[in-house]
Amino acid sequence: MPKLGLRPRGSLLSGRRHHRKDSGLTRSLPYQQASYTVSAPSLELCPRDAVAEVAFIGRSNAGKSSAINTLTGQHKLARTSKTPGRTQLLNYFRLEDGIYLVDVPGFGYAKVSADLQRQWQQQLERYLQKRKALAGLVMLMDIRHPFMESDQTMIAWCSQTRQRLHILLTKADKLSFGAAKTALLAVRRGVATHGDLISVQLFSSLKNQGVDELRATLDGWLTETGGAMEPES
Ligand SMILES: Nc1nc2c(ncn2[C@@H]2O[C@H](COP(=O)(O)OP(=O)(O)OP(=O)(O)O)[C@@H](O)[C@H]2O)c(=O)[nH]1
Ligand SMILES: [Mg+2]
Repeated sequence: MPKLGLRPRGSLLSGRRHHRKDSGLTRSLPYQQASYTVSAPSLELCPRDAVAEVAFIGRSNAGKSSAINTLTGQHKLARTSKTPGRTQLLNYFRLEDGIYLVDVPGFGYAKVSADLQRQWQQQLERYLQKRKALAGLVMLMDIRHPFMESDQTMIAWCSQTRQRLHILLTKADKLSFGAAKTALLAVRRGVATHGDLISVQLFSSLKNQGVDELRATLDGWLTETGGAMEPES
């Protein structure tokens, strides 16, 4: 599987994400009203009015599109697929003015040609490194296969650039309650050295598990500034 070549950049370390102040005041966003806005092939074509957005990332087939559908209660909003990794676009869903969820197609899927994969990774890296509106990342890992190489690359990059990361252990319905809990604790231990920067929860789109917890995290990230931020451009 190809590696994401993410490298921390000096400019990121002094970027806006470090100056965000958590006022402690958050509000609930209208997830059910999410609507598809645009599919951007590159950073330049992402919405310019974005004030805050959260990107859903993770390996192909981890359940990103399903999670967005579950979160919004709209089962056909983001496409889900049994033949993963085909669409290489940043898919934007608007929650309200300037606030978006972004479905980022999975990295590291072998059926896309090596050239296409390289091109897409470059676009993805540029987006992650330069997108000012990015308020945090939600990374999905299949609970049965956590910490694959590309997941570890993302965790290291988030740690180095101080980008917030919320991990969903997806397909929790595939394990018994006890086994899922054990897996959750193990993954939490695995990221404990990153402190508050990385959080972890169980999630199942099939069983609607973990939706309230996810909404609470996103409400915090996407509304904490009280509208004080400037749009992307
Ligand atoms: N059992 C179970 N299956 C799930 C769950 N979430 C997603 N799936 C299934 O996993 C497959 C992939 O889901 P997607 O949501 O399309 O995955 P994705 O991460 O968006 O994949 P890409 O778009 O290729 O990156 C589909 O067949 C889903 O039905 C879940 O919570 N439980
Ligand atoms: Mg998808």
